[in-house]
Amino acid sequence: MITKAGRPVDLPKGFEYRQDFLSPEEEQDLLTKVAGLDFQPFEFQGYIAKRRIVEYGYEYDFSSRRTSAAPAIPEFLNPIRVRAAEWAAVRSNEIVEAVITEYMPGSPIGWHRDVPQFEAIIGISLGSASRMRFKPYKSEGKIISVVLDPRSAYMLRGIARWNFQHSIPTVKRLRYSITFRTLRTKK
Ligand SMILES: O=C(O)CCC(=O)C(=O)O
Repeated sequence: MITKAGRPVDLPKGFEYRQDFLSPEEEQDLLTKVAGLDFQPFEFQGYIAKRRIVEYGYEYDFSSRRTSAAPAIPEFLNPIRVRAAEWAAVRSNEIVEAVITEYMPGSPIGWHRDVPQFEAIIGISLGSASRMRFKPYKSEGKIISVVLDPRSAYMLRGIARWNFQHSIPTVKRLRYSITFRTLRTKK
């Protein structure tokens, strides 16, 4: 993995990144559609985060720690759902959840590991660039940071998904992300 400054960084195994996952036209079209969605505040144990979300397929209740059915993944996300599925080498209907997150300037997402109900995570960035940071989940270790450009996508599986936590520091300009997740199947 090479950063924008051209320096190689040692990102956790299982993190993959694709620049230009979306064309500029696709990004514009998605930004128009996403801007009209009914974003809801993200609530975590009584705390209201600055970012807002819309959930499809499944929603996760952080109080009960359970997933429940949410509205179906909408048609306009289908082309990128299919593309994300091809990249992850799964069928598109194995992507069971889509979360669209709105980060107004000054919004972050704190350190977390995604809930264990899901397996692979594919995140697509719209609108502006941000950093994504990684640090080990249960041990000490340095923070590794990568730039997520608008129109890019990243995938988290394996070590990057399970042994690391990630965060996005406060964004400077409005950013949206579309996060697709597959269900975890216990082996
Ligand atoms: O905005 C992003 O790309 C990260 C989203 C994320 O980490 C999450 O929703 O759990």
